[in-house]
Amino acid sequence: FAAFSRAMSKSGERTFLAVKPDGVQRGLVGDIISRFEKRGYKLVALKLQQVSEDHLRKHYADLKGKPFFEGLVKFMASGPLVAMVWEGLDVVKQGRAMLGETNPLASKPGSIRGDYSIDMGRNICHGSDSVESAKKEIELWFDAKDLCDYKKANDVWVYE
Ligand code: IDP
Ligand code: MG
Repeated sequence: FAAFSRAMSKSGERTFLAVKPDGVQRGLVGDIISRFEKRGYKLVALKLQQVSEDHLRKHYADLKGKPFFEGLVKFMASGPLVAMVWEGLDVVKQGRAMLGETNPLASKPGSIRGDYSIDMGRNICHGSDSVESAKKEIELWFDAKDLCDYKKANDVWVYE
């Protein structure tokens, strides 16, 4: 039990990740989920959903005014995406590393974008860029009641 509590206290950080409509169309949902599962992170919430442009304008509020903003919002609203919350030690930063760079051409092989994408506007996935934006994004995308608070039996094998 002591080992369990130790594992829990280390691993409480959460991030918001999404498989964008291009990732859904290209059949990459399972692979992306699998990478986070295999790494040892815990899935806390998950939904397939087509969302409004209005919702996406809120999600991407920081990018308002960028030349690609309208196209990005329209693309993200064009089909279903998979919205998720993942939990674990350093998951915000590690999640970004697993995604790769914003520009797929600058993304290393082995990262999701580096393995599966080429163009900036079709880079497959989203991940929160800081603990603070993760908190905002999780609140925007999910009701508190939809975040599952549970223990994973294998946490003692993932965390020392
Ligand atoms: P991020 O997704 O890596 O956090 P952001 O700068 O937050 O990158 O931009 C959000 C999304 O907008 C990117 O994932 C990408 O799809 C798109 N985007 C960013 N910069 C450009 C650009 O210069 N041209 C086209 N699309 C862009
Ligand atoms: Mg971003």
